Amino acid sequence: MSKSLILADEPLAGFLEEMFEPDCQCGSWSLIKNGSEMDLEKVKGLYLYGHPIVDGALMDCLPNLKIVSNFGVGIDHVDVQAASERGVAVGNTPGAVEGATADMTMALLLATARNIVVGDSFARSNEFQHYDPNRFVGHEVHGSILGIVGLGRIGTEVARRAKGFGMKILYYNRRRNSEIEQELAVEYVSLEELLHRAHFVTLNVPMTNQTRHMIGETELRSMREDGILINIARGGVVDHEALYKALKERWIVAAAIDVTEPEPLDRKHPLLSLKNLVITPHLGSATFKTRKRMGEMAIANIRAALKNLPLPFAVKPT
Ligand code: 8YV
Repeated sequence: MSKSLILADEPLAGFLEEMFEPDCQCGSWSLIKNGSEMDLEKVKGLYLYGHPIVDGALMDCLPNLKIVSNFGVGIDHVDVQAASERGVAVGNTPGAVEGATADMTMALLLATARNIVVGDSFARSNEFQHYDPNRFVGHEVHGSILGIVGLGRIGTEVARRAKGFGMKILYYNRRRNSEIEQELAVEYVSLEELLHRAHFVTLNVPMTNQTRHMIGETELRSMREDGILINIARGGVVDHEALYKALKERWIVAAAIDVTEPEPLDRKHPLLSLKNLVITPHLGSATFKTRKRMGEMAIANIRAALKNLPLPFAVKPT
C-alpha cells in the first residue's frame, strides 16, 4: 500500500516523518511551490507552518487532499470556504496560543511604556557615562486605562493580566460579552470612545475583511497624545503608512508591533528607523511549551483526517 504524503515547510518535514512513520511519508511544501515532478495525487495533507497562502487553486492541484492543518490559531491565509467546497478539512490550534500571546502583549506594553528597548541599547553604549534620573522617563502602567480591541480568547487573557497590574479596562468587540464584563469588571465602549480614552490600546482581533486597516489615520489621530498602540494581531489590521506618520509626527507617543504586513517588512521600511517603535519578529506564541502544544494539536488533526475521523480541533467555515 502506498503511503500518504504530508507536505510541510522545512525544517518541519523531517520531524513530522518521525511522528508518522510507518503510515506516512513527509515532503517539503517547497516541492509544490517549485513545480517539481512530485506525484500530487499522493498528497493527503498540508501542514502549515508560518503563513503560506492556501487557496482553491492550490487545493485543485491536490485531488486527494484531506486536510489542511495549521500550526497556529489564525487562519487568514487559508480559504476555509474553498476547502469546505472541496471536502477538505481545516484544523488549527485553539486554546494553545492564548496564554503566551497575552503574556507577550503585556511584555510589549511594558517594554514600550518603560523604555526597555531604548534603555537597553543606551545602557550598553558609551553614551552611558553617568546616571541621570531625567533620562528615559516612561509612562505609568498601573492605574492607567487599557483599551482592548477584540475580547476573544487572547483579549480576555490580556484583560486578566492587566487587572493584576491595576489597570482600568475598556474593550471593544463585535459582540458584547456580559459574562466577561462581570467576571473581570471590563467596560464595553465603542471603538471611537476606546481610542479616545485609553492610554494603551492593544489589538487582539483576527485578520478578516472587516479588520483590515481597522486602525488607520482617523483612528490614530483620535488616540490620546500620550497613547501607546500594541499590535500583536496581524500586520494588516494597522495601516503602516498611517502608523509611521503617527509616530513620526507624535500623534501618539509610541507603538509596539509583533506583526507586520508583509512579514518581514522590507529592510528599508521607514518604520524600522523609528526610536519610538518597538518591533519583534512575530513572537506572540513563541514559547517552548506553547510550540509543543501547537505541534501536538496540528498532528492530532492530521492523524484524525487520515483515518477519516472528525478533527479534534476543526475550523468551521463562517
Ligand atoms: C503562530 C499565530 O506562531 O497562532 C497564530 O495565529 O500567529 C502564531 O502564534 C503562527 O501561526 C505560526 O505558524
